[in-house]
Amino acid sequence: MLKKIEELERQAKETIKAATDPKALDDLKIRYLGKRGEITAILRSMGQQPEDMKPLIGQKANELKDQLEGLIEQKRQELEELHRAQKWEEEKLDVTLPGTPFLVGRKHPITTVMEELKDIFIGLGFQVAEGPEVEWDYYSFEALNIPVEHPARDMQDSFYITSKILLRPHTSPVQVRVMEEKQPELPVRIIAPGKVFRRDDDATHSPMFHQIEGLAVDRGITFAHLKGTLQVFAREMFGEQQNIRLRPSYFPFTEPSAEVDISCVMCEGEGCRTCEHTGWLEILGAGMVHPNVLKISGYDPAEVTGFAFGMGIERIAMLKYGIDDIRLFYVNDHRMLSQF
Ligand code: 2NL
Repeated sequence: MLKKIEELERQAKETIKAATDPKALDDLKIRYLGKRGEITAILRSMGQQPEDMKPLIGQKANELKDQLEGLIEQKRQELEELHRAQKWEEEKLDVTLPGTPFLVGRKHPITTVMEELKDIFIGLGFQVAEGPEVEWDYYSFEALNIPVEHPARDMQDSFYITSKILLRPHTSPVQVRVMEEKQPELPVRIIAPGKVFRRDDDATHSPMFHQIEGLAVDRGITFAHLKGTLQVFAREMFGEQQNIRLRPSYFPFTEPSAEVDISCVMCEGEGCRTCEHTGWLEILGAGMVHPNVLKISGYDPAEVTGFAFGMGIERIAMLKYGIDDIRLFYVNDHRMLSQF
């Protein structure tokens, strides 16, 4: 029996030493020290041992039991330590390595121009108004005196959600909503900046672009107020030397209406490709608010008048920065955007 204990000891120590994971140690513990374990079996068999050998066998078996328990626990700690060290090695972070530089964002040129425009008109006493980008046809067309057969109302020209709801094709609906809400209060002096949507797509037209419109309604507003406002705007935006030129035009929502030009920013009026050799650049449309538009929003056109204007932000930004393709604003190319 003592031989058997010695043999067990040799074998057990060897397998404990060879164990590579905690599960193997659990199995070993069961195999030698568990209820049906080999050492447990020896301790249970003491009754059958020769009387004179009992003390020695008992002592040896108990010693071995304590020894193996200790060795298994020791091995378990060693394995845990090894595991921790391996994990540490895998996840090791070298804080002295150079970092990955990240690009700092900047304002989009459209945002910059939009903010400049807002600042100019806020300085002239206008307040900023906002409204939905998905709009009723009523606010987009009817309230603006745009007749049913007008091409802008066509599915071909606007993005319709339903037969009565569409993506706003201009920011005028915002101004109609403000008039409707404020009437009969005076004065109305607002600008409406924001995104607008039209079914157009080429080098100078994008299906989504930005507009800013202005509206002033009060007793005694004249065309002179419109011209003076636009003159100040042109000088603040494009320089003190700027003059504006008004040409007769037509919009359903203004009467009379005008196209407004500034002298060409590229050639200063000399004539070049940008201004098609005219020396002038068209930058906005404007006019006196049509009496029907005032009436439908609750103002009495016999008592009050108003002026309105509208311009495309992309066009202003293209002229200001010398960009010849509107699509460059939307490709999100850092090489292009970081120049402004
Ligand atoms: C253009 C021309 C224009 C307006 C917009 C307007 C708004 C109301 C009443 C009357 Cl609520 N008019 N807006 C007037 C004239 C021209 O825009 O070429 N925009 C890009």
